[in-house]
Amino acid sequence: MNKELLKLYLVMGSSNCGSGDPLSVLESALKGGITLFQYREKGTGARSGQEKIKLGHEMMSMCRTYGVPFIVNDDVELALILKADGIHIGQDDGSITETRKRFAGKLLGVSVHNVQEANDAMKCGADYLGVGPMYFTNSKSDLHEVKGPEVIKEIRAAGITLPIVGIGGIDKERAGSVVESGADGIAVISAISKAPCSTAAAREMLYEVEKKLHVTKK
Ligand code: 3NM
Repeated sequence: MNKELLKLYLVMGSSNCGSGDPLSVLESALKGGITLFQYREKGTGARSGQEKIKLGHEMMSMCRTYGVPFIVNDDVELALILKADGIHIGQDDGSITETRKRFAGKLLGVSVHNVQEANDAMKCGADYLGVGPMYFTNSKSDLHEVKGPEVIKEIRAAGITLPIVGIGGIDKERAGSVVESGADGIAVISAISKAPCSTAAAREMLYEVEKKLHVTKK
């Protein structure tokens, strides 16, 4: 995959937008320059069934308008129904190899927490790795131990060159340290979805990422 797509990856569902309308938050973030979007409809009040599909359709067509690929979190059936651009799975979401087969030609992202999982995901055909949590966050309930950007350094030191995005508790101030550790970009929920202005938040974070990518000459 083109690793440029990972520079600023917004992960979001309706429960991450507070009282805001998820489509408006998404459009605001797209205007600010997010490079990839993941529909992650989880948590209290999350939509299901037809409502989840409907919001997915609306979000996907908005992403298309801005030329940003649309990825679905975990839900293989939803990704197939929507004809999404890809799927992102965790360690407990079934076989990576099987998912790779079902999404041939589409993007496949896998959440990993250490070198071993990164190696396995690479061998099974992942296009990119989501490494987390970089920092503590309230946005995910079953959070793993926080190891910080150091774990990305370990994955790079092990010779894994797959595109990597860091995730978990990342904001404008922390973006640089994640990229410096060897990531190609950052994935965020709250730093954009809960910002007073998602356009400004996205623009500022993209600036921080690009500044570091330029320095590290990736
Ligand atoms: N995955 P925020 S942390 C969806 O560690 C997700 O794999 C994580 O939200 C992981 O940017 C996380 O608000 C939540 O901290 C990220």
